[in-house]
Amino acid sequence: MHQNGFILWFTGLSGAGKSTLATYLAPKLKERGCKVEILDGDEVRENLSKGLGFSKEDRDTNIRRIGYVAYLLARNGCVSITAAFSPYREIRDECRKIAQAPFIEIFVDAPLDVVEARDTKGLYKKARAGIIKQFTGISDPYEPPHKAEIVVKTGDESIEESAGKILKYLSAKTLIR
Ligand code: ADX
Repeated sequence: MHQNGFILWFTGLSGAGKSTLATYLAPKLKERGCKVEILDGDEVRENLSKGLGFSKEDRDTNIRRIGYVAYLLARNGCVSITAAFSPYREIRDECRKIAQAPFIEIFVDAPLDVVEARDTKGLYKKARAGIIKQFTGISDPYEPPHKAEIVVKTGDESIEESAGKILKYLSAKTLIR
């Protein structure tokens, strides 16, 4: 089946639910006949961006790489789902510009106190203790989108609700059936 690619660009703090939502959505999109690839921050940093750190420069390089691969995949009819912090607005906008495919920015909006209380990976504790430096949201900036296509409030919504919002948006835009 012919299908046009698009990009679902998740952005948000650690523990907000970017990867969880990406993983939850992928099979739902496949059921609808989409080809899907997930570009997850942690995984990209093990491969494509191995050796990069967390300075602004390295983060920008990492995000530009993700944006470029997302563009290549979308160009080939694939749904690219990205799940990296992507903390800088300007670089996200740059990825949007090169996409040449529908670029749906999804702000995974969970308050810092909520994600910090969850601390699923124990990273916030380490960041507060100064063991991890330049940690996004604690000792490094996070710039929330001004005009994300979709905002999901994972502090209040269930994963089904957040995913439902996204699927509804995609149907309304006739990107999926
Ligand atoms: S981004 O800023 O370049 O978009 P990315 O999503 O790829 O970040 O990587 C974030 C992951 O790197 C986190 O899930 C965490 O496991 C790890 N990490 C290690 N050090 C840091 C740090 N200082 N800030 C943010 N994430 C870090």
